[in-house]
Amino acid sequence: MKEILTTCPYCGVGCNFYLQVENGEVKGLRPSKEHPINQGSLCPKGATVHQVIHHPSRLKRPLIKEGGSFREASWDEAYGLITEKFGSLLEKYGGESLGLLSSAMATNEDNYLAQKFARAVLKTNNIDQCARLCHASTIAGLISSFGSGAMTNSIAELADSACLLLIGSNSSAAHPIIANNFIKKALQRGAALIVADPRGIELAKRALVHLPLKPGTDIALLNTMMNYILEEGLHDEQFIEARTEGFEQLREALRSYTLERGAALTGLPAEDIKRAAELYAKRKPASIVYCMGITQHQIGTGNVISIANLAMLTGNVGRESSGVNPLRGKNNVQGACDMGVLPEYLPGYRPMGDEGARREFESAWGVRLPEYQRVIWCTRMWDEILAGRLKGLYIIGENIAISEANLSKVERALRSLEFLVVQEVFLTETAEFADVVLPACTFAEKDGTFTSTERRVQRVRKAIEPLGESKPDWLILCELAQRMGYPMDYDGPEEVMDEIRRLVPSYRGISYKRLEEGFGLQWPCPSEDHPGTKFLHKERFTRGLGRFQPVEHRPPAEEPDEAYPLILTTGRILMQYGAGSFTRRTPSLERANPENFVEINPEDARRLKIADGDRVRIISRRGEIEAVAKLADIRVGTIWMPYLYRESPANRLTNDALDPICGIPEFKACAARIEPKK
Ligand SMILES: Nc1nc2c(c(=O)[nH]1)N[C@H]1C(S)=C(S)[C@@H](COP(=O)(O)OP(=O)(O)OC[C@H]3O[C@@H](n4cnc5c(=O)[nH]c(N)nc54)[C@H](O)[C@@H]3O)O[C@H]1N2
Ligand SMILES: Nc1nc2c(c(=O)[nH]1)N[C@H]1C(S)=C(S)[C@@H](COP(=O)(O)OP(=O)(O)OC[C@H]3O[C@@H](n4cnc5c(=O)[nH]c(N)nc54)[C@H](O)[C@@H]3O)O[C@H]1N2
Ligand code: SF4
Ligand SMILES: [Mo]
Repeated sequence: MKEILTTCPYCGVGCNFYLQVENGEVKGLRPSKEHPINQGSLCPKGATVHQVIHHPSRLKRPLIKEGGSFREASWDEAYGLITEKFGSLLEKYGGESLGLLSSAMATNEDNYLAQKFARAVLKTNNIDQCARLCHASTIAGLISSFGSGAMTNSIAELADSACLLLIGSNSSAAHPIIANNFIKKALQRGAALIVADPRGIELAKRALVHLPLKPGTDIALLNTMMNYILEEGLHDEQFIEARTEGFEQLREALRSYTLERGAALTGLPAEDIKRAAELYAKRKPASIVYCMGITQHQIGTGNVISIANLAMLTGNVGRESSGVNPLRGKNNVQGACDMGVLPEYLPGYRPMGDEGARREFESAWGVRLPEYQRVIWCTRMWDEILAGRLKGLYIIGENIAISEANLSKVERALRSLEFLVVQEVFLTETAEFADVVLPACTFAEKDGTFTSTERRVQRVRKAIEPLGESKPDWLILCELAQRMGYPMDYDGPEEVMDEIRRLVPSYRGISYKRLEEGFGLQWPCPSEDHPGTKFLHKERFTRGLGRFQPVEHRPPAEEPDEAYPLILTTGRILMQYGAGSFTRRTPSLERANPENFVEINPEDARRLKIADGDRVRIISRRGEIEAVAKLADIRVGTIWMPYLYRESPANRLTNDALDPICGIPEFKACAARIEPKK
């Protein structure tokens, strides 16, 4: 039996394990004991991921749709058809008529080539990925406050924080190894935990203060905490003076956020807001950990900026065990952003509109880059398709027919595309809409790197040969590019990484050779002798001075009314992942949570004559689904459900109102009602 060390393909924690291979098959896995983050442990998803690699429903040959159903085809025929269709759309309507979505589950090397393929071959800047649904507001917000959109500190530093503010992050379900190995260790060492979440999540039960706020009122909460901190003189004057700008405007804007007003807006007791503010300002160093409860709102960017304001006000950034820590969702969503799979940025966050950056990439790639005019986020693509402007789409490893907001619109758009290519491991709900399906292989069948939430670039190592005729994404992209007349040819992922290193300064020192030496390197790592960076903004912020920016509370796009009196908010559960393509095929995980449910407060349930376990209908202005009612510790007037179940997809209900700054949809608040099923 061979053991191959690699990185977990699920969440951004970046745990490492050994895949155990016998006769070309993955038979099991074993967690790495030496890895600094997982230290011998894995969550139930990572521990079972080997079970899905050889699943009988893996895509093994290209598929072409004919007369409404798929038939198998050769790679040559599939490439030929794609070349012809994309080629003719390009010729007739130009690159603006095409788009590409890439996969945050794929490697950095795959993602780098995906955006290069889009920009150089399809001649389009319509390129995006699931970060748009996830941390787009973090990138926009933290770049404007600090100059960098990444997690400021490292996972292990959380264990030494004196205070943890966990806001809109259900870490024990979504980042379990961070919760178990580091947040719980901080609690054992006496840290104060504050949890701001409308639900009584597991960690709320261990918090000194739980703030079950009304969804969408985080700015009101944070502004009120800051105003109280200022009134009590608990702010860090020295830090503000030396390291920041814009303080006076912030102070002015905060004045109206009295404890009484904050309590009224958030629905929280004033006393609890005060206690949270005092703990956060006094117990140093204090870390903020946040996630989708903050980002997935029409005011997501404003939420993120408020968090940055609070951290700077108290001097809790640029030092060990403090900071602003957005936990990245997928295994490689940090990397997909670093690689420039965003319409706003080239690799390394070089602005697409910056002439110098454009020239550099044009000369490296030997092409003219598409003009930078209109930014079409993936969340806008559906309207663009329905308006007839976007005609061809290439989707690599995203299951948008489950994961985008307001699914009925997305489905209409997918049906009206002239040509859709989906490159996938399984025939997903999205792949069903495709004209051509290309079989990609999993992480176990390829080499590359993933970048975890703490900016740790780690190796993914090939353990077995690709199953059937499936191929790694990077190779498919290279072969297709060649076929379409652009020279994109590499010996393998290491050569792709060498090109990345030449073009992205923060990756410059990260060679495959060095990655053999330990468990990855944390960017920025500007040279071969640089040890990597544990925390950011130490002596100066990436942008120079930290920038305070006042933000005002604004209610969600949809507020409860008579017809839809409840607020629906959505999210994830420990045992399932993404839109479920891997975890629903893993028997032990599927057994744990086989069907969809909706959490409801017992008081609301009594009023609506709903009992625990009843089947109910959940209805919004956009659609209706069924699920099982589960009486739970959740704010009165709020209901919550997971979004991954294809037979009961919460995104039939969600609102596709977007944050105008970054294009993230309001997954975390829409108006709904719930009725017993007759
Ligand atoms: N098991 C599992 N783990 C995962 C994933 C998965 O699918 N399954 N997906 C990965 C991905 S892609 C991501 S992005 C991360 C996401 O990880 P998280 O963001 O931690 O997960 P969510 O469940 O989306 O939302 C977190 C919490 O936000 C709360 N919330 C809802 N509305 C509000 C609000 O208005 N304000 C505040 N303060 N809180 C609110 C919810 O009650 C929920 O407990 O998880 C990653 N890890
Ligand atoms: N209502 C609601 N909706 C949400 C959210 C929410 O909180 N509420 N959260 C949003 C967030 S944060 C996210 S990140 C999205 C996630 O939404 P998606 O990105 O659509 O979800 P996944 O199921 O993770 O999709 C990844 C796909 O990649 C495939 N895959 C895996 N490895 C590879 C590979 O190496 N190559 C290729 N080509 N394919 C591969 C898998 O089979 C899978 O189908 O959902 C969003 N939708
Ligand atoms: S915590 Fe995340 S990275 Fe670690 S085993 Fe679980 S899913 Fe994988
Ligand atoms: Mo995500």
